[in-house]
Amino acid sequence: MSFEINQFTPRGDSQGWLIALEEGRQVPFPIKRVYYIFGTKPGVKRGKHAHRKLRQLAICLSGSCRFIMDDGATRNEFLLTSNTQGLQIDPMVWHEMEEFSADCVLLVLASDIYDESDYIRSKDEFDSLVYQRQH
Ligand code: T46
Repeated sequence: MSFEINQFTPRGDSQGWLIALEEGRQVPFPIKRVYYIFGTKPGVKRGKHAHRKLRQLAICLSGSCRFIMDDGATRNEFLLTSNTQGLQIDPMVWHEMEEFSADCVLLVLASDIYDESDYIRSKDEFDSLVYQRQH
């Protein structure tokens, strides 16, 4: 699997800028939930889990943060610094977020409502599920 960054086209006019995100266009799944992360304390690492089925798109509206993505075969890091791009977080991708700037506002669009049973919060369990899928 490769990790995908979606580029958004800002609409500019005399007032400033606007980016529209539409289901089926910039967002490749039905949007059932929106949440945003802000005020993350210095040095904090968030995430540290994978989702079983949930699809998400993360957009850094202001400031910056780093995503570390691992699907069991490939590990990549993405520094999100622009509100014109969205990082897709697909199912079965272990992800961690760190280096949040003080002004970071991270918007996340999700394909389903909050469900704790969709989370895989143990790295050992994640590794063993990936192994089972590959063998
Ligand atoms: C993810 C990354 C990118 C809710 O009550 N409803 C919600 O919709 C969410 C997302 C969280 N919560 C509660 C659960 C925890 O008590 O808010 C608290 C913080 O959640 P969590 O520690 O899971 O936050 P992060 O930043 O580690 O992870 C979040 C999302 O939970 C996760 O799905 O992929 O952002």
